[in-house]
Amino acid sequence: MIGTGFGGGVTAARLGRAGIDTLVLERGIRWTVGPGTDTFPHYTHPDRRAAWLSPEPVFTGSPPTRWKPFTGILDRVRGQGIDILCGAGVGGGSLVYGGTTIQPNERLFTMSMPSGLDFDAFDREYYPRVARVLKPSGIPDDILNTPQYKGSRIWADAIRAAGMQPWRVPLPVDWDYVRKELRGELPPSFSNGDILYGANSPGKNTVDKTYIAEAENSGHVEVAILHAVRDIARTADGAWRVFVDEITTDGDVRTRKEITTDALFLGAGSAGTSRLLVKAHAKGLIPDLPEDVGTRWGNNGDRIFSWTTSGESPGAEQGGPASVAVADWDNPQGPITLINGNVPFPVDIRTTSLIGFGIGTPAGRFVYDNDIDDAVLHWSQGDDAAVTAAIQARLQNIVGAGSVLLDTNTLDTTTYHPLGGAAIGSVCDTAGRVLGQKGLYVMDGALIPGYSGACNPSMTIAALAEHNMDTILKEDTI
Ligand code: FAE
Repeated sequence: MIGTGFGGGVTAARLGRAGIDTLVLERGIRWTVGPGTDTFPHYTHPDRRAAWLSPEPVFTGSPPTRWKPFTGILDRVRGQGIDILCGAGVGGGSLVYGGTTIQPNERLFTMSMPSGLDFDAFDREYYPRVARVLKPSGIPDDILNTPQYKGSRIWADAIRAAGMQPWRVPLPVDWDYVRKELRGELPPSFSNGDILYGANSPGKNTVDKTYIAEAENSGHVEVAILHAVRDIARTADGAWRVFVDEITTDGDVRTRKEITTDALFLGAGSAGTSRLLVKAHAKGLIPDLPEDVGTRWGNNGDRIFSWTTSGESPGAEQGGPASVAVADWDNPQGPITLINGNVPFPVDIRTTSLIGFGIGTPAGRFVYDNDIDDAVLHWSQGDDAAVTAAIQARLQNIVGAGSVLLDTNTLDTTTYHPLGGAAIGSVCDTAGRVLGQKGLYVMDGALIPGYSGACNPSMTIAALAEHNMDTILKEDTI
């Protein structure tokens, strides 16, 4: 299989538990965190660990600097109209994600998820399974009331003043580690919001520490790091061939390998999986792939605003992860989730960030470009205009007329939440099997057509992989 993020992690754990010998190919490295380790780079002074094979930082707002490219933590997949930011390494996006672990309600699930998926089964079985592994919980009072979390409190107060209910979002965090930071027993990581390139706190339940650890402990799963898959193909006798470069941490190719397998699970994320499938389609490497590969892509309605307050300042260092939200889901003008995002600033500029998600139309698509032998995402701001306008209006209503909101995505259009490209219904069936391609499976965010119910997508991706594996392990011979 390919990839070790949410979809890949769950799949690897399930294959291991079923006693199926599995080789997992992961392009990135392992990022091992312990008390006091400096595993991940820092937001205010990033180094070459911060970016995937790029000579400069890839995050919006990073201080400009140059370095020798490294197989770093954050990849920027450049597209036409929008770029995707995604994690690279064992654990995938869980290494860099804020950890917001929320499930949509039935109405939102039905509005955006493919038909044929039974919400009741997800609600009863698959979402709770994910919660048992990642153990999300809301920020406790004693932490929220510390000076470091003033930004979250200001946001919660603004929500209440607007007549709405603040909601402590479930986060896969062991809060005792945050308490240790606040007591000075561990260096700051969560408590100063320095987690955008990964949390140096051991208190985050990432996929490498949970699902991948379970998979490896089964004795049936081997993870090969620094293995970047270039192409996938079907052989004449119906097996799957994977063309993979074993690379150094500088990105140089050490060895070119070809691996053949009867069953191939794709968990390279929406960008990775879609690009492999669109390349295979365009180059004729997999005959008869569904014509819709690469389509029905969306950004989950992502919009990030900077908020400069007219009243109290959130301060320079702002405790994270994003802990307070408002679930404006019953609004007749459409469901929106709004969350605070904590940013570590070198000085206090009275500013923090606010993030919104809604449901739009998945009109983006990956198109093969022969010159670079890759598939490139095409997307237009217009695809998302209504969701963006709704997010901005509702944020302004909460923060008040005196506050300044700036839509950072107009300066640099990116998304953290790529979804689609191998959607259920047009490319895959409801268990993630690629239509007409026995033994080829998609297990990641590529399955979801653009939007995961106005909620951050990781929990839904993991739940979907659990759901798929129940069916595949029961019905298919692997
Ligand atoms: P993903 O986790 O991206 O895993 C794909 C894996 O495949 C990675 O390990 C890649 O290195 C690997 N890979 C890719 N291409 C290849 C290849 N060619 N060969 C070998 N390996 C390959 O996919 N979501 C939330 O729900 N809550 C949040 O708070 C949140 N915060 C975020 C913050 C940031 C800064 C970012 C970037 C994302 C955030 N997300 C959040 C999104 C979340 O990380 C994302 O939806 C999931 O990680 C997607 O899971 P997948 O399994 O689809």
